[in-house]
Formats: sequence, structure tokens, C-alpha cells
Amino acid sequence: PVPDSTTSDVAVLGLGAMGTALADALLDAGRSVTVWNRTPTKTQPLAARGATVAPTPADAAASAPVVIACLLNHQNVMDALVDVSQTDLSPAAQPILVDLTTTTPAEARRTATAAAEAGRRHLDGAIMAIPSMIGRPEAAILYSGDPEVYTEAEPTLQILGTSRHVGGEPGLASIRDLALLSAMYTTFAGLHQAVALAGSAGITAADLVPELAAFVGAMVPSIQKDVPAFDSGDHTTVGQDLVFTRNAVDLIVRAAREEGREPSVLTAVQNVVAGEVERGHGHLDTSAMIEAFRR
Ligand code: FVH
Repeated sequence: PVPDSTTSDVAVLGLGAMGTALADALLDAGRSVTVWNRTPTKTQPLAARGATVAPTPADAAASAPVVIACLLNHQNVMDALVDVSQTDLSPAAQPILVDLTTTTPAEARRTATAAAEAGRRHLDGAIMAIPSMIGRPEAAILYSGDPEVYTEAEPTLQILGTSRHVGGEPGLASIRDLALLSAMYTTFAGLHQAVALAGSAGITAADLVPELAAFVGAMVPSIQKDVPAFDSGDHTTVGQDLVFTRNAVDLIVRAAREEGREPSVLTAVQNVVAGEVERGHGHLDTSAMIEAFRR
């Protein structure tokens, strides 16, 4: 039978680790699901659970009022949308494309435009969870796009995890997700550097990591005190100034090199601090470092 928008409650394009978890959670919640995947074999476990298998992205996208895309990258989504745009839809049917693929904000905006051209409304989503968490409250998923579209899709989306609408502009879920992930990757690189540095003196990871995790975990909340300076740009309320910070960082870099370790994460920090001091901001609080990332 040719799928039409009443074939299923929801369609899922992309059955990788994440897409499969999404489809499984929807089936667990009793929703009827149509699935499509580039490699058809991955549809079999879901077909065995009663999912309808669509031969093309267009057939899947024409089969349900909510269509979730969870492919590898933006180009995959745009390719699927080209296929989808060739399916004619009754004017009444304005299915919602929910793109949970990790994309940049600019790509999310481009997908929103392409979805509209394909006769679909659009939400961008950012999954801040791993597949095993999907379907449970600890899976946080951020969405951006038209608030009315979000409200219409929300009953389906809340099956996947704790869903949160973070704004109307399509790129907002992505930039929030990527900002958090940028802090995570930078922090973990610093943790790796710390273990390697201590290792130069024979300290094992087993010995250092519990103390390291507790120390960093205890320090991170102190970022809250810088919020007024971040949002106002006024860094004149000084706790530790940039000259003090530069001296501290310079010593750690020198110590690492004396011990035969290149602290390349810390030297990146050292360059930012030195740059701000050279701009005449040495007397400002260390919160002024943020201005180097805003230029
Ligand atoms: N897995 C995770 O923990 C993270 C959590 C945060 C969000 N990500 C994003 O989710 C997207 C999918 O990730 P994934 O883990 O499911 O990725 P894979 O298991 O590698 O599956 C990739 C799917 O994409 C399909 N695909 C790849 N290339 C193409 C293409 N050229 N045309 C059509 N589909 C394509 C692939 O199909 P196949 O290889 O099975 O035929 C899979 O369905 C991703 O954006 C993560 O950043 C997950």
C-alpha cells in the first residue's frame, strides 16, 4: 500500500545506534512507526516489532504527521529531503520534520528552509544523551523552531526523553548543544593532560583520578560568580586578576616542560591570558578571558 499521512503515528529516517533507539522507544510507547534506513537490513528488528518499512525516505515521510530524521550528518538529511520534496502532499497535511541529526546552527537553518520547500514544518533537535538513555527522563533533548509546531509535536517528542523548547530560531538547539559539548571536550582534554603530567612522576591514573574528578567537580560551580561579568562585560570586580593568572599558568607550563611533558591544552590557555594582558587588561578579573572568545 502507498503510505499516506495516516499510515503511522510517526516515521523515523535513519536506524543507526540512535535512530534505532528512537524507533524502539516509540514502539515501546505503543505508537505505530514507519521506518526507513539506507541499509534495509537494519529495519528488520523493528519490522519484527510491527514497524512499517518504507522503501524510500519519501514514502516514510509521507506516512506520518511527525517525521524524525536521525542520520549521520546534515548532507544526509538534505539528500533525504530532496527525495521527500518530490512527494505531493494534500494541503491539509503539513507533516513536521524533526531533525535530531547533529548539525551546526547554519545547517539547521538551511534544513528549515529546505523542509518548508518540501511542504513540511520543521523543528531542530539536539540529543544530549546516548542511545541507551532514550525513552527515559535522563535523556535530555533540546528543540528549536516555531513554538506552535513544538507544542503540536510535543506529545510524540516527550516519549523520547525530557524534551525542552529552547527558542524559535532554528539554530538555537544546536548552538546550545555544541556550546556544552565544547566545554566537555575542552575539560576532558585538560583531565587527560593532568593525568599525563602527574604520570611523569609515576603517579598512576588510579591514584590521581578520584582526587582530580573531585577537585574539578568542586571548582566548576564557581563559574556562577562570573555570570554578572559575562553578561555585562564589566570585569572590574577583581578576585584573581589576569596578571596573577598568567604567572600561575606560566609556572605550570614551565614545570611540565621541566618534567618532559608538553601541556598543549594549558599553553592554549596561556596564549589567551597573555593576549589579554598584552591588550592592557592584566588588572581585570580572570573573567575577562571571555572577551578573547567573543572577538
Ligand atoms: N550515538 C550517540 O550517542 C550520539 C548522541 C548524540 C546525538 N548523536 C547524533 O545522532 C545522529 C546519528 O548517530 P548514530 O550514533 O545513530 O550514528 P550511526 O550509528 O553511525 O548511524 C548513522 C545513520 O546514518 C545513516 N547514514 C550514513 N550515511 C548516510 C547517507 N549517505 N545516506 C543516508 N543515510 C546515511 C546510516 O545508514 P546506514 O549506514 O545504516 O545505511 C545510519 O542510519 C548523528 O548525527 C549523531 O551525531 C548520536
